[in-house]
Amino acid sequence: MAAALMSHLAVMRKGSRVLYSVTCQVHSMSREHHQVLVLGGGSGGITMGARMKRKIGAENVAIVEPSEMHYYQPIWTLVGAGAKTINSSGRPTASVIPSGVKWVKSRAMKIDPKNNTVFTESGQEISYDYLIVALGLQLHYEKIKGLPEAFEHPNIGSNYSLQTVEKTWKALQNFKEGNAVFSFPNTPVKCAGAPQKIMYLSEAYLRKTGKRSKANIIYNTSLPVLFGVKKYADALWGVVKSRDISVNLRHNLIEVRADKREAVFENLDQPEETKVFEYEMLHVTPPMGPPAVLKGSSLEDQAGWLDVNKHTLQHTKYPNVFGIGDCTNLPTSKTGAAVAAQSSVLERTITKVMKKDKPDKEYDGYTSCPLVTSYNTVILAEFDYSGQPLETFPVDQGKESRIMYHMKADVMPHLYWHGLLKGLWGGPGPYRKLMHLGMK
Ligand code: FAD
Ligand code: UQ1
Repeated sequence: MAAALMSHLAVMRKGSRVLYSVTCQVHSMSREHHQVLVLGGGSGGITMGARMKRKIGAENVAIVEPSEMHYYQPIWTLVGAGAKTINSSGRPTASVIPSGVKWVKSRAMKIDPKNNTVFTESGQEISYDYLIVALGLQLHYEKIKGLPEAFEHPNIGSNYSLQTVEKTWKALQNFKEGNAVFSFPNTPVKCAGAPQKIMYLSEAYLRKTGKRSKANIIYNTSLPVLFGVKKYADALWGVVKSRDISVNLRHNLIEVRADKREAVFENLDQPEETKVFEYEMLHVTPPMGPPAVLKGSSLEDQAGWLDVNKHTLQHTKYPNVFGIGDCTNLPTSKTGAAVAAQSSVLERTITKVMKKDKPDKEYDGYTSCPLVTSYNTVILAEFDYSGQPLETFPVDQGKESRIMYHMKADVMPHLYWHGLLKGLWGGPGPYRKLMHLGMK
C-alpha cells in the first residue's frame, strides 16, 4: 500500500522537492516489531534465524537482507581455479530463509540500540527485543589505486567477489608466460588462507598444462608470516619450497596499472619504498573492513567492528544485542567454520539472557581453514584463540591430504546448506573428543 502510494506520487510530482518530503512521511509510517531481529542473511544470519525459529517460533523472528541470492563463498576458491561453477555456489535467498521467518528484503541503514530500533533503506522502522548482528564485512577494492577499473582488463581476477571470481579462472587459462602474482592486504580478511589457496591451485594448473617452466609464481603478503599458526605455516613453507614459489613478506598492494600489467607494492617495513611487479596474471585479495552501518551506532569498537564479549558473543554495552561472524571483533580468524562454532554458543547465550540467567557456554575461538594446496590435496588447519591447533581428526592435519580435499570440495557444501543453514551444525567440537578416543 505504501509502495503503491509512493509510485503514484512519483508520477505526479517527479523530480520535485515536495516528492522527497512526502516520501519520507510515507516511509516513516512503516513500523514493525519483532522479538528477535537478525541483521544480515549470510552464513551467520540464516543460521541464527533457523536456531531462533526453533527456540521461539518462526513468527517471532525476522531477517533483514537485501540480496536476492545467497552464496556459499568458500567454494569460490575452486570456482577461481575452474574446479567448480559459479552457479553451484548460489541459491535464492528465499530458499534459505527459514520457512515462516519474515524476510525484510532491504538494507539496514541505521541502528539505534538505545531505542532498540533499526531503520532500513526501504523506509521501515523495525523495533526489537533482541538484535543479532550478522552483517559480514565489506570489501574495499576501491582502496587500491587503479581498482576496480582494472578488472575490465583480462589477466586480473579476485576470488573474493561474485563479479570477479570467474575472471581469475579466465586469467589463469590465458596465462602464457611471465609472473603470476598473488596479494594479501594490510587489513583483517575473511578466510586468511584463501589468498594463497588460489596460488597453489594456479601453480598446479600451470604444471598440468605444461606452462609451469615459463611461470614465476609470486606471493606478496602484508603479513610477517605465511600463516598465523606455526604448525601450518611450517607445512606451507614446505609446500612453497617444493613448488618453487617466491614469497615476499610485508609487501602490500597499493596500485594496479592494468594497461601496463604492473602491480605496485609498498614495503611495510620500509615506508616510502615501493616495488613494481610486472604480471601476466594478478590475483587480488582486497582490503576489508567492518560494515559501514555500524559506524556511529555506538555498537562498534575503535576499529569499527561489532564489540562483543569474546566468550558469550553478547554485546559489551547492550545486553540485548549479540554478534556472530565476520562483522565482530572476536580475536580469531574470520571463517564460516568459526560461524558454525559461534552459532551453538550464541543460541545458548541468547536463551539464557531471555530467561534472565547468566550466559554459561563459552566460545573458545574455534576456526578452521581448509588450505587447498592442489586440485586434490588440502592441509586442514583448525585452531582456537590460543593459536594452538585444535584438530578434529585423529591424523596429522599438517600433512597434505586427499581425503581432506574431498571433504572441502564435496562434503562441506552439503554440511553448509543442509546442516549449518538449518541450525543443525555447530562445528565439529562434539565430534572431536569422539574421534580422539583411544588416542593419548
Ligand atoms: P556473510 O556470509 O558474508 O554475510 C553477511 C550478509 O550481510 C550478506 O548476505 C550481506 O548481503 C548482508 N548485509 C551486508 N550489509 C547489510 C546491511 N546493511 N543490511 C542488511 N544486510 C546486510 N570460510 C570457511 O569456513 N572455510 C573456507 O574454506 C572459506 N573459504 C573462503 C573463500 C573465499 C574466497 C571467501 C570470500 C570466503 C571464505 N570463507 C571460508 C569465509 C566465509 O565465507 C565467511 O567467513 C562467512 O561467510 C561469514 O559469515 P557472515 O554471516 O559473517 O558474513
Ligand atoms: C566447518 O564447520 C565449516 O562450516 C560449515 C566450513 O565451511 C564453510 C569449513 O570449511 C570447515 C573446515 C568446517 C569445520 C568442519 C570440520 C568437519 C572439520
